[in-house]
Amino acid sequence: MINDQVYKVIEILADGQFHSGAELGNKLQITRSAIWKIIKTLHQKQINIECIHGKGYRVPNGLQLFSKEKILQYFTENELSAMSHLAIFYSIDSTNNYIQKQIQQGAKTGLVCLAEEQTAGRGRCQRKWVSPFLRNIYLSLLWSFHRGPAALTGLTLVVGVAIVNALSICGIKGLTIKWPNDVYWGNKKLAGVLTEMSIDDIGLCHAIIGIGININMSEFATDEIKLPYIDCQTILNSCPDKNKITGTVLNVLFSFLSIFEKKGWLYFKDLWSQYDCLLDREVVIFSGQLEFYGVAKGVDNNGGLILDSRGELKTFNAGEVSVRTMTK
Ligand code: BT5
Repeated sequence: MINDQVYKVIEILADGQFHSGAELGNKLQITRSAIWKIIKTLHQKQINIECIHGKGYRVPNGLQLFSKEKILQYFTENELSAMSHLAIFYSIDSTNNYIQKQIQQGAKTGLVCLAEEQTAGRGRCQRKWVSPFLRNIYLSLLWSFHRGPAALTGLTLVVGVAIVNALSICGIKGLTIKWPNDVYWGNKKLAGVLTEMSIDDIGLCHAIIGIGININMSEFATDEIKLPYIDCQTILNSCPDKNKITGTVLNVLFSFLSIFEKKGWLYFKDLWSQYDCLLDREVVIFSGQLEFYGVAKGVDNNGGLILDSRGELKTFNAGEVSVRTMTK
Protein backbone atom coordinates (compact mmCIF):
# COMPACT_ATOMS: atom_id res chain seq x y z
CA MET A 1 0.00 0.00 0.00
CA ILE A 2 1.19 3.52 -0.74
CA ASN A 3 1.34 5.62 2.43
CA ASP A 4 3.13 8.84 3.43
CA GLN A 5 6.44 7.06 4.07
CA VAL A 6 6.40 5.16 0.78
CA TYR A 7 5.63 8.39 -1.03
CA LYS A 8 8.47 10.24 0.75
CA VAL A 9 10.91 7.58 -0.52
CA ILE A 10 9.50 8.03 -4.02
CA GLU A 11 9.97 11.80 -3.81
CA ILE A 12 13.64 11.28 -2.91
CA LEU A 13 14.26 8.62 -5.59
CA ALA A 14 12.48 10.68 -8.26
CA ASP A 15 15.75 12.47 -9.10
CA GLY A 16 17.21 9.27 -10.60
CA GLN A 17 20.33 9.44 -8.37
CA PHE A 18 21.62 6.81 -5.94
CA HIS A 19 20.47 7.16 -2.32
CA SER A 20 21.80 4.83 0.37
CA GLY A 21 19.55 2.95 2.78
CA ALA A 22 21.16 4.90 5.63
CA GLU A 23 20.41 8.27 3.97
CA LEU A 24 16.79 7.32 3.29
CA GLY A 25 16.44 5.96 6.84
CA ASN A 26 17.79 9.22 8.27
CA LYS A 27 15.53 11.40 6.17
CA LEU A 28 12.44 9.43 7.14
CA GLN A 29 13.57 8.69 10.70
CA ILE A 30 13.04 4.95 10.22
CA THR A 31 15.35 1.89 10.17
CA ARG A 32 17.12 0.54 7.09
CA SER A 33 15.04 -2.60 7.25
CA ALA A 34 11.89 -0.45 7.20
CA ILE A 35 13.33 1.22 4.08
CA TRP A 36 13.91 -2.20 2.54
CA LYS A 37 10.23 -3.07 3.16
CA ILE A 38 9.23 0.12 1.36
CA ILE A 39 11.49 -0.77 -1.58
CA LYS A 40 9.81 -4.19 -1.71
CA THR A 41 6.38 -2.53 -1.81
CA LEU A 42 7.58 -0.37 -4.70
CA HIS A 43 8.92 -3.42 -6.55
CA GLN A 44 5.50 -5.00 -6.15
CA LYS A 45 4.05 -1.86 -7.75
CA GLN A 46 6.42 -2.49 -10.68
CA ILE A 47 8.55 0.57 -10.00
CA ASN A 48 11.99 -0.25 -11.36
CA ILE A 49 14.44 0.39 -8.49
CA GLU A 50 18.07 -0.66 -8.82
CA CYS A 51 19.69 -1.85 -5.59
CA ILE A 52 23.49 -1.74 -5.79
CA HIS A 53 25.62 -2.83 -2.87
CA GLY A 54 27.68 0.08 -1.55
CA LYS A 55 25.72 2.67 -3.56
CA GLY A 56 22.12 2.23 -2.49
CA TYR A 57 18.88 2.60 -4.43
CA ARG A 58 18.13 4.39 -7.64
CA VAL A 59 15.36 4.65 -10.21
CA PRO A 60 17.13 4.74 -13.58
CA ASN A 61 15.92 7.83 -15.54
CA GLY A 62 14.08 9.11 -12.47
CA LEU A 63 10.33 9.52 -11.99
CA GLN A 64 7.80 12.20 -12.86
CA LEU A 65 5.44 13.14 -10.05
CA PHE A 66 2.49 15.47 -10.35
CA SER A 67 3.47 19.02 -9.47
CA LYS A 68 0.80 21.68 -9.02
CA GLU A 69 3.31 24.40 -9.84
CA LYS A 70 4.37 22.75 -13.11
CA ILE A 71 0.78 21.93 -14.13
CA LEU A 72 -0.35 25.53 -13.62
CA GLN A 73 2.33 26.78 -16.03
CA TYR A 74 0.21 25.43 -18.89
CA PHE A 75 -2.92 27.36 -17.93
CA THR A 76 -4.10 30.52 -19.60
CA GLU A 77 -5.70 33.24 -17.48
CA ASN A 78 -9.41 32.58 -18.10
CA GLU A 79 -9.03 28.85 -17.69
CA LEU A 80 -7.09 29.26 -14.47
CA SER A 81 -9.87 31.36 -13.03
CA ALA A 82 -12.35 28.59 -13.92
CA MET A 83 -10.53 26.08 -11.70
CA SER A 84 -11.83 26.35 -8.13
CA HIS A 85 -9.33 23.94 -6.56
CA LEU A 86 -6.71 21.36 -7.59
CA ALA A 87 -6.37 18.36 -5.26
CA ILE A 88 -3.49 15.92 -5.86
CA PHE A 89 -3.32 12.46 -4.23
CA TYR A 90 -0.66 9.81 -4.44
CA SER A 91 -3.27 7.08 -4.08
CA ILE A 92 -7.05 7.11 -4.12
CA ASP A 93 -9.82 4.63 -4.87
CA SER A 94 -11.14 6.63 -7.85
CA THR A 95 -10.81 10.31 -8.68
CA ASN A 96 -14.47 10.26 -9.80
CA ASN A 97 -15.49 8.91 -6.36
CA TYR A 98 -13.56 11.76 -4.73
CA ILE A 99 -15.46 14.38 -6.73
CA GLN A 100 -18.74 12.62 -5.97
CA LYS A 101 -18.02 12.85 -2.22
CA GLN A 102 -16.99 16.49 -2.54
CA ILE A 103 -20.29 17.35 -4.27
CA GLN A 104 -22.06 16.13 -1.14
CA GLN A 105 -19.86 18.53 0.87
CA GLY A 106 -20.89 21.42 -1.39
CA ALA A 107 -17.88 21.45 -3.75
CA LYS A 108 -17.73 24.27 -6.29
CA THR A 109 -17.70 23.82 -10.06
CA GLY A 110 -14.16 23.72 -11.44
CA LEU A 111 -12.83 21.32 -8.79
CA VAL A 112 -10.06 19.06 -10.16
CA CYS A 113 -8.70 15.87 -8.65
CA LEU A 114 -5.51 14.10 -9.79
CA ALA A 115 -4.00 10.87 -8.52
CA GLU A 116 -0.79 8.92 -9.06
CA GLU A 117 -2.65 5.65 -8.51
CA GLN A 118 -6.25 4.47 -8.39
CA THR A 119 -7.02 1.36 -6.40
CA ALA A 120 -10.56 1.10 -7.83
CA GLY A 121 -10.36 3.01 -11.12
CA ARG A 122 -13.57 2.63 -13.07
CA GLY A 123 -14.55 2.46 -16.71
CA ARG A 124 -18.10 2.57 -18.04
CA CYS A 125 -20.64 -0.16 -17.24
CA GLN A 126 -18.74 -1.35 -14.10
CA ARG A 127 -15.61 -2.11 -16.13
CA LYS A 128 -12.21 -1.60 -14.54
CA TRP A 129 -9.73 1.12 -15.47
CA VAL A 130 -6.24 -0.24 -14.82
CA SER A 131 -4.48 2.54 -12.89
CA PRO A 132 -0.91 1.62 -11.89
CA PHE A 133 1.14 3.85 -9.60
CA LEU A 134 3.06 6.76 -11.18
CA ARG A 135 2.61 5.68 -14.78
CA ASN A 136 -0.37 7.58 -16.09
CA ILE A 137 -2.79 10.44 -15.64
CA TYR A 138 -5.97 9.84 -13.66
CA LEU A 139 -8.01 13.00 -13.36
CA SER A 140 -11.53 14.12 -12.65
CA LEU A 141 -13.17 17.49 -12.96
CA LEU A 142 -16.44 18.83 -11.62
CA TRP A 143 -18.52 21.07 -13.87
CA SER A 144 -21.95 22.16 -12.66
CA PHE A 145 -24.67 23.18 -15.12
CA HIS A 146 -27.63 25.41 -14.32
CA ARG A 147 -29.81 24.46 -17.29
CA GLY A 148 -30.77 20.88 -16.36
CA PRO A 149 -29.62 17.52 -17.75
CA ALA A 150 -30.43 18.44 -21.38
CA ALA A 151 -27.54 20.92 -21.28
CA LEU A 152 -25.18 17.95 -20.96
CA THR A 153 -26.08 16.41 -24.32
CA GLY A 154 -22.85 15.52 -26.13
CA LEU A 155 -20.66 16.46 -23.17
CA THR A 156 -18.62 13.23 -23.17
CA LEU A 157 -17.94 13.63 -26.88
CA VAL A 158 -16.69 17.18 -26.32
CA VAL A 159 -14.33 15.86 -23.66
CA GLY A 160 -12.91 13.38 -26.18
CA VAL A 161 -12.25 16.22 -28.63
CA ALA A 162 -10.58 18.26 -25.87
CA ILE A 163 -8.21 15.36 -25.09
CA VAL A 164 -7.28 14.88 -28.76
CA ASN A 165 -6.66 18.62 -29.20
CA ALA A 166 -4.58 18.89 -26.03
CA LEU A 167 -2.47 15.85 -26.90
CA SER A 168 -1.90 17.25 -30.37
CA ILE A 169 -0.56 20.47 -28.77
CA CYS A 170 1.84 18.19 -26.85
CA GLY A 171 3.07 16.61 -30.11
CA ILE A 172 0.89 13.49 -30.08
CA LYS A 173 -0.75 13.50 -33.50
CA GLY A 174 -2.85 11.07 -35.47
CA LEU A 175 -5.33 10.26 -32.69
CA THR A 176 -8.90 9.26 -33.39
CA ILE A 177 -12.04 8.88 -31.30
CA LYS A 178 -14.07 5.71 -31.15
CA TRP A 179 -17.62 6.63 -30.32
CA PRO A 180 -18.53 7.77 -27.82
CA ASN A 181 -15.22 8.86 -26.35
CA ASP A 182 -12.37 6.35 -26.38
CA VAL A 183 -9.18 7.93 -27.70
CA TYR A 184 -7.25 5.67 -30.04
CA TRP A 185 -3.91 5.60 -31.81
CA GLY A 186 -4.24 3.11 -34.64
CA ASN A 187 -6.30 0.30 -33.14
CA LYS A 188 -4.90 0.80 -29.64
CA LYS A 189 -6.61 2.62 -26.80
CA LEU A 190 -4.68 5.53 -25.31
CA ALA A 191 -7.29 7.24 -23.16
CA GLY A 192 -10.81 6.77 -21.82
CA VAL A 193 -13.51 9.05 -20.46
CA LEU A 194 -16.08 8.29 -17.80
CA THR A 195 -18.69 11.01 -17.37
CA GLU A 196 -21.12 10.69 -14.48
CA MET A 197 -23.93 12.99 -13.46
CA SER A 198 -25.86 13.90 -10.35
CA ILE A 199 -28.62 16.43 -9.72
CA ASP A 200 -28.91 18.20 -6.38
CA ASP A 201 -31.96 19.50 -4.46
CA ILE A 202 -31.94 22.87 -6.20
CA GLY A 203 -31.79 21.29 -9.66
CA LEU A 204 -28.12 21.99 -10.29
CA CYS A 205 -26.67 19.33 -12.58
CA HIS A 206 -23.18 18.17 -11.62
CA ALA A 207 -21.07 16.49 -14.29
CA ILE A 208 -18.11 14.48 -13.05
CA ILE A 209 -15.70 14.19 -15.95
CA GLY A 210 -13.17 11.40 -15.40
CA ILE A 211 -10.22 10.97 -17.73
CA GLY A 212 -7.50 8.31 -17.84
CA ILE A 213 -4.55 8.84 -20.19
CA ASN A 214 -1.75 6.31 -20.46
CA ILE A 215 1.66 7.95 -20.23
CA ASN A 216 4.06 5.07 -19.74
CA MET A 217 2.73 1.54 -19.63
CA SER A 218 5.61 0.03 -21.59
CA GLU A 219 7.25 -1.96 -18.80
CA PHE A 220 4.09 -2.60 -16.85
CA ALA A 221 2.92 -6.19 -16.92
CA THR A 222 -0.82 -6.74 -16.69
CA ASP A 223 -3.25 -9.30 -18.00
CA GLU A 224 -6.22 -7.19 -16.93
CA ILE A 225 -6.55 -5.22 -20.16
CA LYS A 226 -7.92 -7.58 -22.76
CA LEU A 227 -7.94 -5.15 -25.68
CA PRO A 228 -4.92 -3.50 -27.38
CA TYR A 229 -3.67 -0.37 -25.62
CA ILE A 230 -0.84 2.12 -25.94
CA ASP A 231 0.81 4.99 -24.06
CA CYS A 232 2.14 8.47 -24.94
CA GLN A 233 5.76 7.39 -24.46
CA THR A 234 5.47 4.66 -27.11
CA ILE A 235 3.78 7.02 -29.57
CA LEU A 236 6.35 9.79 -29.07
CA ASN A 237 9.28 7.41 -28.81
CA SER A 238 10.58 9.64 -26.01
CA CYS A 239 9.66 10.47 -22.43
CA PRO A 240 6.55 12.68 -22.34
CA ASP A 241 6.22 15.47 -19.79
CA LYS A 242 3.35 14.26 -17.59
CA ASN A 243 2.77 17.67 -16.00
CA LYS A 244 2.71 19.42 -19.36
CA ILE A 245 0.17 16.93 -20.72
CA THR A 246 -1.95 17.25 -17.57
CA GLY A 247 -1.84 21.06 -17.60
CA THR A 248 -2.60 21.23 -21.32
CA VAL A 249 -5.49 18.76 -21.11
CA LEU A 250 -7.01 20.71 -18.21
CA ASN A 251 -6.53 24.04 -19.94
CA VAL A 252 -8.19 22.88 -23.17
CA LEU A 253 -10.93 21.16 -21.19
CA PHE A 254 -11.78 24.30 -19.22
CA SER A 255 -11.77 26.31 -22.41
CA PHE A 256 -14.04 23.83 -24.25
CA LEU A 257 -16.40 23.50 -21.27
CA SER A 258 -17.06 27.21 -21.08
CA ILE A 259 -17.82 27.25 -24.84
CA PHE A 260 -19.92 24.09 -24.48
CA GLU A 261 -21.97 25.68 -21.72
CA LYS A 262 -22.87 28.61 -23.99
CA LYS A 263 -23.09 26.96 -27.43
CA GLY A 264 -23.75 23.27 -26.76
CA TRP A 265 -22.64 20.11 -28.53
CA LEU A 266 -23.48 21.29 -32.06
CA TYR A 267 -20.61 23.77 -31.92
CA PHE A 268 -18.20 20.81 -31.63
CA LYS A 269 -19.94 18.29 -33.88
CA ASP A 270 -17.87 18.93 -37.04
CA LEU A 271 -14.65 18.86 -35.06
CA TRP A 272 -15.62 15.55 -33.43
CA SER A 273 -16.49 14.10 -36.85
CA GLN A 274 -12.94 14.77 -38.09
CA TYR A 275 -11.67 12.26 -35.54
CA ASP A 276 -14.41 9.65 -35.97
CA CYS A 277 -12.58 6.35 -36.46
CA LEU A 278 -15.77 4.36 -37.07
CA LEU A 279 -17.11 6.39 -39.98
CA ASP A 280 -18.19 4.11 -42.86
CA ARG A 281 -16.87 1.03 -41.09
CA GLU A 282 -18.84 -2.10 -40.35
CA VAL A 283 -19.64 -2.33 -36.70
CA VAL A 284 -21.68 -4.33 -34.28
CA ILE A 285 -23.42 -2.47 -31.50
CA PHE A 286 -24.28 -4.28 -28.28
CA SER A 287 -27.28 -2.70 -26.65
CA GLY A 288 -28.46 -4.58 -23.58
CA GLN A 289 -29.03 -8.17 -24.75
CA LEU A 290 -29.36 -7.13 -28.39
CA GLU A 291 -26.77 -6.88 -31.17
CA PHE A 292 -27.11 -4.57 -34.17
CA TYR A 293 -24.98 -4.91 -37.28
CA GLY A 294 -24.41 -2.21 -39.86
CA VAL A 295 -22.20 0.61 -41.09
CA ALA A 296 -21.39 3.54 -38.77
CA LYS A 297 -22.55 6.84 -40.27
CA GLY A 298 -21.28 9.44 -37.82
CA VAL A 299 -23.15 11.16 -35.03
CA ASP A 300 -26.46 13.01 -34.90
CA ASN A 301 -27.36 16.36 -33.33
CA ASN A 302 -27.62 14.74 -29.90
CA GLY A 303 -24.27 12.96 -30.11
CA GLY A 304 -25.90 9.59 -30.83
CA LEU A 305 -24.20 7.12 -33.18
CA ILE A 306 -26.00 6.60 -36.48
CA LEU A 307 -26.03 3.04 -37.80
CA ASP A 308 -26.98 2.14 -41.35
CA SER A 309 -28.48 -1.30 -41.04
CA ARG A 310 -29.22 -2.42 -44.62
CA GLY A 311 -30.61 0.97 -45.54
CA GLU A 312 -32.46 1.52 -42.28
CA LEU A 313 -30.96 4.24 -40.07
CA LYS A 314 -30.95 3.68 -36.31
CA THR A 315 -29.46 5.95 -33.67
CA PHE A 316 -27.81 4.80 -30.46
CA ASN A 317 -27.27 7.04 -27.47
CA ALA A 318 -24.15 7.26 -25.34
CA GLY A 319 -23.98 5.14 -22.25
CA GLU A 320 -26.26 2.38 -23.54
CA VAL A 321 -24.12 0.58 -26.04
CA SER A 322 -20.65 -0.73 -26.74
CA VAL A 323 -19.18 -0.80 -30.17
CA ARG A 324 -16.86 -3.38 -31.68
CA THR A 325 -15.37 -2.78 -35.11
CA MET A 326 -15.59 -5.86 -37.31
CA THR A 327 -13.12 -4.73 -39.96
CA LYS A 328 -9.65 -3.57 -38.97
C1 BT5 B 1 -13.37 4.06 -20.14
O1 BT5 B 1 -14.27 3.08 -19.89
O2 BT5 B 1 -12.60 4.08 -21.06
C2 BT5 B 1 -13.37 5.14 -19.09
C3 BT5 B 1 -12.08 5.21 -18.35
C4 BT5 B 1 -12.08 6.37 -17.39
C5 BT5 B 1 -10.94 6.30 -16.43
C6 BT5 B 1 -10.84 7.53 -15.59
S1 BT5 B 1 -9.37 7.59 -14.69
C7 BT5 B 1 -9.93 8.91 -13.75
C8 BT5 B 1 -11.41 8.66 -13.49
N1 BT5 B 1 -11.60 7.91 -12.29
C9 BT5 B 1 -12.12 6.68 -12.54
O3 BT5 B 1 -12.37 5.82 -11.66
N2 BT5 B 1 -12.32 6.56 -13.85
C10 BT5 B 1 -11.95 7.75 -14.58
P1 BT5 B 1 -14.64 1.94 -20.91
O4 BT5 B 1 -14.94 2.51 -22.25
O5 BT5 B 1 -15.67 1.14 -20.22
O6 BT5 B 1 -13.30 1.11 -21.05
C11 BT5 B 1 -12.89 0.18 -20.09
C12 BT5 B 1 -12.03 -0.86 -20.81
O7 BT5 B 1 -10.80 -0.26 -21.22
C13 BT5 B 1 -11.64 -2.03 -19.93
O8 BT5 B 1 -12.61 -3.04 -19.94
C14 BT5 B 1 -10.33 -2.48 -20.56
O9 BT5 B 1 -10.58 -3.29 -21.69
C15 BT5 B 1 -9.74 -1.19 -21.09
N3 BT5 B 1 -8.76 -0.62 -20.15
C16 BT5 B 1 -8.71 -0.67 -18.80
N4 BT5 B 1 -7.67 0.02 -18.33
C17 BT5 B 1 -7.03 0.52 -19.41
C18 BT5 B 1 -5.87 1.32 -19.58
N5 BT5 B 1 -5.17 1.80 -18.55
N6 BT5 B 1 -5.52 1.62 -20.85
C19 BT5 B 1 -6.21 1.19 -21.93
N7 BT5 B 1 -7.31 0.43 -21.83
C20 BT5 B 1 -7.71 0.10 -20.58
